[in-house]
Amino acid sequence: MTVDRIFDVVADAAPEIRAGLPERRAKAETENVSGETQLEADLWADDLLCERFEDVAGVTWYASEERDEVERVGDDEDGYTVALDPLDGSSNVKSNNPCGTVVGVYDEPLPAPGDSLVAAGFVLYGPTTTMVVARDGEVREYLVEADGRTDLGPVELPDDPVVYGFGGRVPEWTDEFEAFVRDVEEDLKLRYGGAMIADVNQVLVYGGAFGYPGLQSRPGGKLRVHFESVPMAYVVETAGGASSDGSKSLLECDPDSLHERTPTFVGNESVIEALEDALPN
Ligand code: AHM
Ligand code: MG
Repeated sequence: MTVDRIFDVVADAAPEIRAGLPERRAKAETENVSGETQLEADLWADDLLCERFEDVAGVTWYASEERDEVERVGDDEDGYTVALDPLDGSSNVKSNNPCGTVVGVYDEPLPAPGDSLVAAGFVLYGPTTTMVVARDGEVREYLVEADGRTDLGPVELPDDPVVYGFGGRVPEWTDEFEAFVRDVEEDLKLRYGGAMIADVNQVLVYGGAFGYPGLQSRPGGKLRVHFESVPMAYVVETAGGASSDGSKSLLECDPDSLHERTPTFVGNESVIEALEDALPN
């Protein structure tokens, strides 16, 4: 099965990516890093993963947050597109906070609507390396080690929301979004780490919501539809939660371009419904 193979390829690459991070952190510290050194870590992970997807039967296209264009990697005419954010949250490498790899498997060439996603997941480089995979109506978590992966069981969003984390500078939020957050913080606890994968994973574990809203200077927000928003929405919805771009599920989006951005919210249905009620539609 091609989808199994895709996640095997990512799981096989993950220990290698993890092993390459300390040296990139050291570089960041000694060189008193600018954006460029972070970029180097992103490009390195992207090259490593792209190479691994050359000649995977059933995969035709490799797309990544780091590449302007989609890359043809296989001969099949109608194979899957693998869309990756190779090192999401890479600015966390310098401060030794978690980061990860996001994976989306689309059955159409990109750009493509959210409902063309057939499976999605992510690797989290935290205290341990784990991979979460959503497919066939189920989400499972795996422990990823150099000699293979161990199934840690199903992942289901808890019924009650506990934590929240929303990105962007508060003065850049819209008045409506800020009013919504003031309500949320009455009941939930702030936990924001600056790496979407880790911030979403804690929502999967404790319940709650993660989001990166449209900002006054940037109405589309920061996160990219194909590489970040739709795959994470698919994981959270499959785990029993909800997603939104502010007015509808992210899985209903229909982007026009490869690197399009969108306001992104995932979490318990009650919080996402309250968000959609609060924002102008
Ligand atoms: P990246 O793909 O360049 O790492 O950017 C995406 C990351 C997300 O992981 C995270 O949610 C967001 O940027 C954090 O942004 P900010 O630093 O504005 O809080
Ligand atoms: Mg990213």
